[in-house]
Amino acid sequence: MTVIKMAKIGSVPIFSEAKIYVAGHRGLVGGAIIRRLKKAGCKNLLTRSLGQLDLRDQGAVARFFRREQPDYVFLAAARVGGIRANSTFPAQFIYENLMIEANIIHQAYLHGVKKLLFLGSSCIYPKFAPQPMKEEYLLDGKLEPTNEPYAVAKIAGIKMCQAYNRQYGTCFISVMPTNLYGPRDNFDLLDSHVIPALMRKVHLARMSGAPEMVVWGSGSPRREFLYVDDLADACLFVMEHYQESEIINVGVGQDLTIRELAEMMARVTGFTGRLRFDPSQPDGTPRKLLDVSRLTALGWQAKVPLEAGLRSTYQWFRRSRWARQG
Ligand code: GFB
Repeated sequence: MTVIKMAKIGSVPIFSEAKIYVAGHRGLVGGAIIRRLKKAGCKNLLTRSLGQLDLRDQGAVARFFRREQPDYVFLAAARVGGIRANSTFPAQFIYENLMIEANIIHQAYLHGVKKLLFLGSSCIYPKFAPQPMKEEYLLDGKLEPTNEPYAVAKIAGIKMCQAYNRQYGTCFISVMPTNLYGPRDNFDLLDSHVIPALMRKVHLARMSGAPEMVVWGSGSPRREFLYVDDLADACLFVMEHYQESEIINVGVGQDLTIRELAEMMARVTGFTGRLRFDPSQPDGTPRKLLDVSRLTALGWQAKVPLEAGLRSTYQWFRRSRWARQG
C-alpha cells in the first residue's frame, strides 16, 4: 500500500480551526457532511451554491480557490441519480462529473490543499464482481451498462487523486459509499434512487387510497443501504485517520432484496396495499454488497439500522415539500 507522507491533521481541535470547503453542500451527502462538521465544532466552513459557483467552469473554480485558499476539501458535488436517470442522461452524468472532479482536484493541488476527500460510488466495481466487493476488484471486469458513464467518471476521479498523490505528493483520499438514503434526498418519482422513489410512491398510494404500489424490476436484485449521517461520520473519520491512496469502502456490510426493501418500506409507512413488480423496468446490477473490512479494521462501523433510518427519513419526508406534491 502507498502511504502518503503528510503532516498529521488528526484531532478534531486542529481540524476545527481549519478552513474546510464542502463542495455540493446542498446535496444529500454534502448537507450531511456540513451537519457533522458543525457537530464536531468546525466553524470555518466554506460553501457555494450552483448559482454562486458553477463547478463545471474551470476559470470560476480557479478564481474561487485562489481567493479562498481552503485547507481541506470534501468533494461531494456530483450529478447523481437512480437507475433511470443514469440511463436517460448518460452524457450529463459523464461530462458534469468529469468536469467537477477535474476542476476541484487540480485546483486543490495548485493551491496546496492539505487533504481532499473524494466521494466515489459502489457502482465503480464490475457488474459481476465477487461479493462482498473488495477495494482491489476495481477495474477487474466490465461495468454495469445502466450506469457505466457515471462509473467511468467516478473511476477517473479516483485515478486523478492517486496520480496527483504519486506525482505531486498530495494527500487526496477516495471513499466508495454503498447506496445512500436519508433526509434531503431527491424524491423525484422517475430520476431518484429506489428508497426515495418507493417512499414517495407509498405516500401517494396512501393519500389516494390506491390498492397497489408499483416496484420496478423483478424485486430480486440485492442492495446495501447506508444512512447518509453514517456516511458523513465515516467521511470525518477517514479524513482524520486514513491517508492512503487506495480507495476505501463505506457500507453496512449487509444487503437485502428490493422485494424485502419494498416490504420494509410498506411496514414503516403503514402501507397495507399490494406490491406489483414491473419487469419492463431494468434491474441493474444483480448484487452490490461492499466488503467493509478495511474501514472496520480502522475502527469505524455504521450505527443506523435500515428500518430506523427509513423511519427518520419518512418523518423528514412528511414535513417536506415532496409530501405536498402530487
Ligand atoms: O436505486 P437505484 O435506482 O440504483 O435502483 P442502482 C436500485 C434497484 O431498485 C434497481 C429497483 O433494481 C431498480 O430496478 N427499483 C424498484 C427502483 N423500484 C424502483 C423505483 O421506483 N425507482 C428506482 N430508482 N429503482 C445506482 C446507479 O444504481 O446506484 C448510480 O444508477 C449510483 O450510478 C447508485 O451508483 C448508488 O443501485 O441500480
